[in-house]
Amino acid sequence: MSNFVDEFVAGVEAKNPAQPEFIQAVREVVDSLAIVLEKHPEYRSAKVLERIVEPERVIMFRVPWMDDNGEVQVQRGFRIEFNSAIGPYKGGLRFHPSVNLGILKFLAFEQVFKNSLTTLPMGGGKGGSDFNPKGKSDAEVMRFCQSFMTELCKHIGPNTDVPAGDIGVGGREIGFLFGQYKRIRNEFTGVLTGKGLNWGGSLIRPEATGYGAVYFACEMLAANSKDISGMTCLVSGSGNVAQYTCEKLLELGARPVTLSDSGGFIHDPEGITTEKLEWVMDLKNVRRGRIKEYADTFKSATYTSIDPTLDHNPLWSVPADCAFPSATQNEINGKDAQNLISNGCQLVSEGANMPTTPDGVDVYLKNKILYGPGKAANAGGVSVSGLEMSQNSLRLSWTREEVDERLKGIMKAIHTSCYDAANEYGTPGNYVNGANIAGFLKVANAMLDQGVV
Ligand code: NDP
Ligand code: 2IT
Repeated sequence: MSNFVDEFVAGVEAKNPAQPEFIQAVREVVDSLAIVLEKHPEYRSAKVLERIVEPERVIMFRVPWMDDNGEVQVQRGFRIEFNSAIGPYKGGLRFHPSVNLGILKFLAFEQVFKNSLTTLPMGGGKGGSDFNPKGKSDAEVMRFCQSFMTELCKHIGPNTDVPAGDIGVGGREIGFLFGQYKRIRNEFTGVLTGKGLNWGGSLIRPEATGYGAVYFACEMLAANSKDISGMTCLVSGSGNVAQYTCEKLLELGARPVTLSDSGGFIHDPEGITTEKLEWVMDLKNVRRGRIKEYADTFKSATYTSIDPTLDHNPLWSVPADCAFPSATQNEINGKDAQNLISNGCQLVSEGANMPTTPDGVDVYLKNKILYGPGKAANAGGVSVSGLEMSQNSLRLSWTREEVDERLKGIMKAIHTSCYDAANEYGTPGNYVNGANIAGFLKVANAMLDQGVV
């Protein structure tokens, strides 16, 4: 079977050259599925795997806009509509200079399995642009978003494809994008999620990914008769996911001690308290400053800048019980994973998408720590997006408590299906296999039902 995996992945690689992140994501899933395909030849004869790695549609477009100096800028825009077997395409938009076709294909591919796990009827998609919102004025961001949506609006709709936020796309960007969609299409619909509360948004959507990653960690601990309260936690990133991960950790009596951005990380051994977190939210969401300022303001903290010559990131050597990587892909390599474990870490719950390299994942699995992969642990965000779509269709809004209860229930259900699938296929405790297998089966069965499409 490992021969089959190698040959299959080599074929995907030949067809998709220079897309290392996409190949990485495909290899991990196919590795987990080898045992399923052996048991179920019907998936092989219907070429489900060959079809599931091929996006249904890739849209790539020019996004011209004018900066504040009157100069014309040109960005590239994308939307990857990967799989719609179980519902309309659903997934975020990323605005970051590193964005390219391969990165968005890895994210859209992961989204297919993640959305399947949520229990809600959502297919998988992802999009974005190499636009860098850092240092841009609100007016520049608005002009870019309007130009981006002028093309994107031809391809999306509340029953077709429903984008949301991701890195570099938060409430401000969703507002500009929604305004332009409404203006061009002349319809007020739930075409985007993460909307403002008084124009169709859902309570708890901003909090959902971070809260969900902590709920998933609590489920893994509970399955081992443990509790998160009192645990010291490492968090990376300092954006949407990192902030609400910290908020939920504090609420549950745990102690977050780190945050980072692309410049470096802060370590506050006294703990990032509620007051300090409020300061971070103002720094990042209002003033749009750098995390370094934390250590200038709070004397209990130290700041370490990123050293590109190092083969590891010292953030992951800080002694702690749990880690919540919440910045970006491949931020933890094999050495970092070893450092985490050598310094006492017993749980990793991934808020980010694919933050651990394959070497790092091997280290977690060999050491049998509790490891919740991103497509399970960070599914809370898209789950509440799904709940936002439901509320939009019903034309009503649920309370904060109601949405939070549903989110908790969904994270519990995701944990159970991953746990059970890992057991059923002979790898108990392996949430990587559990998530890939449980996510795959629902989509694969829908594809079988729907014929060769
Ligand atoms: P934000 O843009 O709000 O924050 C991103 C954070 O990560 C910032 O602190 C940013 O630092 C840091 N970061 C981004 N790129 C890099 C990089 N290349 N190297 C180091 N640091 C980096 O994004 P989110 O919090 O929304 O997203 C974080 C992660 O969570 C992503 O992997 C995303 O795909 C994933 N995710 C997000 C969901 C959501 O609902 N928003 C749902 C599920 C997963 P800087 O400001 O310096 O760039
Ligand atoms: O990676 C993700 O799941 C997201 N960025 C959220 C997607 C969504 O549609 O809410």
